[in-house]
Amino acid sequence: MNRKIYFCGSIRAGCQDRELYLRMIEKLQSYGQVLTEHVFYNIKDPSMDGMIPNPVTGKVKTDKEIHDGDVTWLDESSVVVAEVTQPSLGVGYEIGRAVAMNKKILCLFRSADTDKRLSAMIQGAHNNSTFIVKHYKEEEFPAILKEFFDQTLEKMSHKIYFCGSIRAGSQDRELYLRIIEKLHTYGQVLTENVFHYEDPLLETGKVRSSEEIHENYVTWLEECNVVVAEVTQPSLGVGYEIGRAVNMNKKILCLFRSADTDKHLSCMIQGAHNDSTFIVKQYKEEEVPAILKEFFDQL
Ligand code: 6IA
Repeated sequence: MNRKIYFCGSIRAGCQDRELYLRMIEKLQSYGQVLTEHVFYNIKDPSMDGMIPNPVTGKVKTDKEIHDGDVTWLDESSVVVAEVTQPSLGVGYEIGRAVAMNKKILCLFRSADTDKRLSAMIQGAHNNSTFIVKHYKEEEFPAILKEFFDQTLEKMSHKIYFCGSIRAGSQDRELYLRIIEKLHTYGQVLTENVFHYEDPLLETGKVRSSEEIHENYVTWLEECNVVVAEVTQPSLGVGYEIGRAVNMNKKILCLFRSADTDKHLSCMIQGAHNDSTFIVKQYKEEEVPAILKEFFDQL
């Protein structure tokens, strides 16, 4: 399972719920990889935070390194689960950042175990879809998780065919990988492996014939329900895939970085825009999360 989950719980604000967090993390592992798990395994009381050396490098992380590393994980994750009974600045900050990154969020509050009231900024963000707040008892946690992930799965179960230039020039490969990472929020990216290889001809260690590659990719095109194409670097292959996808009635999103190129987008692509099944967006990279959210919300 390649779903990445970001679990948040109080640390410097008080680690008294650590054992509970560990039990929750264990349950969460059936739904994906919990990126922050080692933090809660290793830290036993708040005074240890920022004092524990990395076992490999022997170095203690600075607060800036902890912050920047966590924000990277947050960005990589598709789901955030936060235990919010013990109020924590760090957890509040993570939830705020996660909302801005369009993550799917589950906040869990043990109202029966505390005389505290949950912050209105968390309780009031509940919208019954992307931001869920649950008042719970620990024994209810497995059922809450199941319901949450069943709904999330439904929304995130798209089969996505991502296209980007390879033989016509792979200078945008790193950008493609960042877009693919964002696409994981919405489903499985069938074509992603080819973009992980600097030399795509060496995918899986063996050189495949053009015929094999063509057959394999057309099968994926048939299987997918959504095609996302980065079309800034003109590519015959990408044009071919988009053309085939139109005939297969797929939903198509084409992304063109007009500000980064002096090229003009082919009128065969620009002219196919119809505001529903074929969307062409002129974009800057920082707009990708919002564009994807709008596109997938309308499917
Ligand atoms: O304000 P708080 O300290 O309560 O914030 C807690 C939140 O900040 C948690 O959800 C964590 O994701 C994050 N956080 C706080 N301290 C650390 C940390 N310390 N490492 C990673 N995330 C942290 C070093 C731990 C050590 C075992 C290497």
